[in-house]
Amino acid sequence: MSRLVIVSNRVPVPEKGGIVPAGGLAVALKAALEERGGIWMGWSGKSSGESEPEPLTVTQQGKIGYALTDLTDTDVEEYYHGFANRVLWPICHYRLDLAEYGRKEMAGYFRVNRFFAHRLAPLIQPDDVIWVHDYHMIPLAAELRQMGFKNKIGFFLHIPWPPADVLFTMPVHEEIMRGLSHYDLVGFQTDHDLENFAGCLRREGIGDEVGDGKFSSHGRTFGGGAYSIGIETAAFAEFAKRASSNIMVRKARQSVEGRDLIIGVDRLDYSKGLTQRIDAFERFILANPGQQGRVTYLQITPKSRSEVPEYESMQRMVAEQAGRVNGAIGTVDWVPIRYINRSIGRNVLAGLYRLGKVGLVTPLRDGMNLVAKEYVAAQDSEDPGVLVLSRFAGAARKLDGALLVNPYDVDATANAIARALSMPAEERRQRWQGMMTHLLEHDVSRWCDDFLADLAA
Ligand code: GDG
Repeated sequence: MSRLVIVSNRVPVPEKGGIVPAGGLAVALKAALEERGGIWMGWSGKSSGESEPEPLTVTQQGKIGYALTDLTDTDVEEYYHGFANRVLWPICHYRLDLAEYGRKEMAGYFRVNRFFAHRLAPLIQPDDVIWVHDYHMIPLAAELRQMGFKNKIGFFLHIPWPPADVLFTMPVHEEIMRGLSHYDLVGFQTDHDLENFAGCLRREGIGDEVGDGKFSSHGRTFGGGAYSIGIETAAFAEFAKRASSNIMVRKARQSVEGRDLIIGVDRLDYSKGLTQRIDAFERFILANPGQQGRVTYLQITPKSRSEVPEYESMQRMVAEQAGRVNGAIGTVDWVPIRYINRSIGRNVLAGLYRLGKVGLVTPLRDGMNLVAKEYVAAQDSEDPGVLVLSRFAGAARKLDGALLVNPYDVDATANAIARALSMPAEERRQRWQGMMTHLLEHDVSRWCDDFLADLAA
């Protein structure tokens, strides 16, 4: 079996004692690396100021080498905040209004990818299989090919791929499309993303599907497929069960005694539909006065990307909105929305999912959305809660036991909350069972194995 080289913007380096930072993706990729041996390379998250970053540091832990590099301040600003998060992220989430294209940032993005390729090159052996992750790294394969590398190189995009009319608003879309053609396999979260990609090739007249899961463009033939990412379903279910006895979870349970808990968990991001969701909750209470004082909506929203102006203003907006709704519909003995604006421990999170009668997952656009899957896995099989899920999350393609909503339709989401809270136990069990069976079969290890098997084929 070939050695595996994984490249991603950030690298979840295990802390002392070998504990991997939380998250199924990190666990699954680490397992794949442990099996085959290999390297995980990426940005350290640190800046070297304006001086050239020190040579790559490789920390060996068992069969895995973690190879990290710093970037300069300018690199971080142009590549990361500038192009990745202010152009590619909004465009891929259909937010043309938020994309701020600049030539300097675009040049920084390609420059840093070249830099990553040069730092990685000395570590690559001829038989290594290379797996590149996400939108930060699209041009990496082209850089490696230019340096003469013939290895199998795969790419997986964790976020959506937009339709041609959206993508083509980005001035360098041709370069980005060309970048993808240098991989041997390009993986998307869903068949929709894959169709959009094929549509982009055709509309630009630069390529097409050539059958058998293959595409041809820019003089190359390469594989393309949908590989929906999963979670460590069985382990997470067990984890959530045990988490019920966690002290914080017990306190939370006591504090909502006699009330139903609705739970939302999202990074603070405009793609997650938070303001529409809070509106929907308010609308639900106004339309169902009998529910006043009988439900608590807990929204856990760790800050993210605060350096990007849209995120900073969003942070203010969501906090103000939660405060306004509490002021408008709360009573002396009832705070309708509990809003937590920082990260909480994964075990507490798992226990809270299990407490939630309703999991509210209503992104405006999402590659997959692992919160939806974690919520389902965390439920008690005898008395499961109901998932209210946006049809615009990749997860909605397969989780058909959820109540699917259009998050732009605030009334419809409000109605779905009402329906979820009054759903009979038998229907809840039936819906949950179907989703859980799917999640057990399609867990994150299977996602990883499927992708790597197709890349090797
Ligand atoms: C991208 C794509 C795709 C959240 N708050 C806390 C916390 N979390 C954890 C969740 C979950 C993860 O963060 C979020 O994953 P999502 O999939 O929901 O969203 P993104 O971060 O946007 O991820 C997405 C994913 O990549 C994988 O391919 O599904 O579509 O956008 O695991 O549990 N964890 C802890 N405390 C928190 O407060 N411990």
